[in-house]
Amino acid sequence: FELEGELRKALDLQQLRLYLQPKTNREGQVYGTESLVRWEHPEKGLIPPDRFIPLAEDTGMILPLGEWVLKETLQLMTEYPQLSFAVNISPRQFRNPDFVARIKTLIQETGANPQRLTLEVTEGLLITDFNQSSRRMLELQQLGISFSIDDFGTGYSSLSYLKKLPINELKIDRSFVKDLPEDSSDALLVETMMAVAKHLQLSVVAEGVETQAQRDYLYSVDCNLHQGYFYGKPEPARQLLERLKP
Ligand code: G
Ligand code: G
Ligand code: MN
Ligand code: NA
Repeated sequence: FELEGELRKALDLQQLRLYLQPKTNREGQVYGTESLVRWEHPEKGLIPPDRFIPLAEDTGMILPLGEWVLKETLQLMTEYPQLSFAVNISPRQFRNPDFVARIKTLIQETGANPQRLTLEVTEGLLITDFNQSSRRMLELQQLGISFSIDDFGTGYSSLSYLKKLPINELKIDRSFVKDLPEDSSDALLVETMMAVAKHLQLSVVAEGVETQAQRDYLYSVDCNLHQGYFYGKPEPARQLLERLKP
């Protein structure tokens, strides 16, 4: 696969771009962002992450790539102290024995406040290697870092792990939001996830909110934290942050 060799060089050639998507609260304020990486390829243009993250995961390139995303994000955190920042962590990155030490070093080097950092992980990661994952999450939580379950509802949801692991937030996958409010079975699923979250005292972010009708339905079931094109697409980090400056 030709992109593989090029991806190795992309980091050195400074072709990765940090994009951010806003997360909005019930007051309509942007309270945080999610970091989403893009690759600005000299010939192919802007390559979306689903075209190279799986490749990076397979080849181990996700380690330097993920480190780059974390470092860029932590540097921005010190400049925008009113916002929380979420970063996607892929399984191979999270399982790397150096992961906790690397995060500690990055926090020290940048001076970022870990209380405003959320790591987004997927359900699959938590199921395989439950013991190691939970130990690692506890260590990171002690630094002040929060955990969010990304794409919630699409994995092998065993509800018991939600209770056992130090998780702070669920992100309802956009597949459940897409056909709201008309699809009554999706509506029921969303209400069920809200009930689970309430019981376990987790906050909930709805992903992929694109319409006012979706927003209003989500408000009606007390799901008040939203991310999606209705509020804003991912855009170059500085561009979004400059607009949000108080
Ligand atoms: O950014 P998009 O909007 O196209 O993201 C597509 C997928 O790529 C999502 O599943 C997202 O979680 C993943 N992704 C985007 N940026 C990163 C990143 O920095 N690290 C990891 N591991 N995944 C990412
Ligand atoms: O898997 P993860 O949730 O980390 O990635 C978020 C993905 O969802 C990115 O590809 C991002 O561009 C995309 N996304 C964010 N908001 C919307 C939306 O409102 N509609 C659609 N279709 N995709 C979205
Ligand atoms: Mn995510
Ligand atoms: Na998601």
